[in-house]
Amino acid sequence: MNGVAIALSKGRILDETLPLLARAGIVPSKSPETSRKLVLPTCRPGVSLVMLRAQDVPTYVQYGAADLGIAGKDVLLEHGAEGLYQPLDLRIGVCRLAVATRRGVDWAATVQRGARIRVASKYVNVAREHFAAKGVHVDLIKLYGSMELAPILGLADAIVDLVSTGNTLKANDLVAVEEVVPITSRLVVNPASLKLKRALVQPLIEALGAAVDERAGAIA
Ligand code: PRT
Ligand code: MG
Repeated sequence: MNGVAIALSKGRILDETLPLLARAGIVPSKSPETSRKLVLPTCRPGVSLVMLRAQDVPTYVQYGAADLGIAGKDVLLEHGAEGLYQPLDLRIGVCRLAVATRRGVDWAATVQRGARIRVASKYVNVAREHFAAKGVHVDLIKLYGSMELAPILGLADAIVDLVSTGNTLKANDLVAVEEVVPITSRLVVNPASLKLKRALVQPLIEALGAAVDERAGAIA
């Protein structure tokens, strides 16, 4: 593409991303929430938005199919995000990755017993690293959604999942027993795009940085 493309995902981060983009002077011609178009021009000449699955954002930016992207740190950690420049913490999509078990389970004792523990997660790479760093042996089970069900149905002893209010865990009689890592959404940039399209990309990074600060000021 001649201009620059910013990769976004349609899920929950979008609600916070669109106002941030608007503050940075980037307004799509049609609403990405309702439009079926996957490439949306914006009011900013040469800048378009592309709508992807959250997990695909780092891949598109890595290959330069999109020049910039917005993704949760959870997605970036799980993906690896190799070679991606990450200039900005956008301070949206705030949550944390945590280990959770059924309420009443003595997690510390389970870990100490040294028996193989089964952990279900969409974030198997992050979970593997987390437990390896603690020297805890776990068998990982990859899931694609509704992780909360795994301990309830006995598929796993614990899950690694995102928690924000904690309401979902509570509703399913689960409790967070370990924090893995705090999460926010990040701006990712293809390094070649930054070099070759600097005139378009650099002002975008600066405008977004200013928008993040402005938003923080407005909230404080
Ligand atoms: O729908 P799809 O499979 O494509 O992916 P997705 O739904 O994971 O992605 P999307 O686009 O909806 O956005 C998810 C991104 O939002 C994550 O990658 C995080 O960076 C960010 N985010 C922030 C969250 C949450 N907070 C969050 N609470 N993503 C998911 N949740 C879920 C969590 O998995 C759990 O089921 O909300 C539930 C817990 O919420 P509380 O408030 O009850 O604790
Ligand atoms: Mg979703």
